[in-house]
Amino acid sequence: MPKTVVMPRPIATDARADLATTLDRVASGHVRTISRCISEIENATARASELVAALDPRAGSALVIGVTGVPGGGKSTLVPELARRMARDDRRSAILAVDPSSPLSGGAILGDRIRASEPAGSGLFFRSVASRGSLGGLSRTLDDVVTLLDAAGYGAIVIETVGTGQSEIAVTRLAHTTLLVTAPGLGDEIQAMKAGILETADIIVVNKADSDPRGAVATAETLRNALSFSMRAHGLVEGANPATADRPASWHAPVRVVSALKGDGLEELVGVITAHRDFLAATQGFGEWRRRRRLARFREALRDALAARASADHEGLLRQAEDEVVAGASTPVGAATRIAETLIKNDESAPGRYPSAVVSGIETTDQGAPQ
Ligand SMILES: Nc1nc2c(ncn2[C@@H]2O[C@H](COP(=O)(O)OP(=O)(O)O)[C@@H](O)[C@H]2O)c(=O)[nH]1
Ligand SMILES: [Mg+2]
Repeated sequence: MPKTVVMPRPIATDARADLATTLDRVASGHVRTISRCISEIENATARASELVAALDPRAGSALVIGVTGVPGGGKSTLVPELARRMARDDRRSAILAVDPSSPLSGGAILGDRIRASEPAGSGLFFRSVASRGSLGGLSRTLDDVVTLLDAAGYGAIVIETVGTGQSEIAVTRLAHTTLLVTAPGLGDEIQAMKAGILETADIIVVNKADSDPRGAVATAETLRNALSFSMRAHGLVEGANPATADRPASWHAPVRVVSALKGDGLEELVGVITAHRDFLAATQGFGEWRRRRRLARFREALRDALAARASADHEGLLRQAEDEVVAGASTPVGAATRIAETLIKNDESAPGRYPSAVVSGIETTDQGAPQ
């Protein structure tokens, strides 16, 4: 019998067929495929970028809700309750928790809570997303995961932060509607006011009304007063204010008292989220959000691409610039700018070569810069 030589199939065709299958599965809401794609996005594989690029045109109809607030307020308890109420027959809800297993998050792990409480087949998708260090890493990952889930047909995507600055910023940027969750006795409302966090929230939730009803009402009153000073002076109300002859339409964060545990006030809270969505729709807020998000993603991707190119092709130049920056011979920003310029010039003229004149240019131009 002749020996059969097994020729490897052309990788490109294979990969494309595989990509097409994956895309179909994602579009049809195949949960395991979606989960696997999220892992690829987290690990920033080359295929992940292709996937997200291919899914991008199919995304754009999900409502993204960010849930922020200090640990202990009840975010993890509230999020599945909200997600469940936001789901419609044909539009399931997805929950993303930012790195809930990290020591930063503390407290209970959201995933365990849902797995324990969610009946099989309820259609709620849950996934935690690892932040892997930098803020850039987290916002990139979240952005792509939201595109994936959106394209997969989830109508509402609820993201819980871990209550740290980094994840709050990343999530607030991504979310159409940001909820700030607090509870009586946490004492964080004053801090939230000082840090300007209140202003970034579209809806304020005072949770745990069941265990301390009077405290919850008092906390809500404190927050309302802090928020509504100028609002009342101008005769505006909580929620949506239509445009008038001398004022554009505006939204003022409503404060709602709820019990995530008992379910009190949650239908009303969903009503406020829906009202905010309608406000965004009526004021071109979705278009503006989409524009900002796409531009931010583009700028990040550009930075990534340049940085990847620099470290892959221009290692020596980078090292030298780093040494100069550390030694104080170049300013960090000055050296980075010149490296970028060098890369571009170099690509245009003689790819792969780095004229030493350019490098010594970095050395000399920044002499005397503040150290
Ligand atoms: N009494 C009461 N306890 C709550 C409520 N919501 C959450 N909790 C409890 O508060 C603690 C922190 O809740 P968790 O959802 O983990 O808060 P997170 O850190 O913001 O995610 C847990 O022990 C919850 O059971 C509520 O509405 N009422
Ligand atoms: Mg939590």
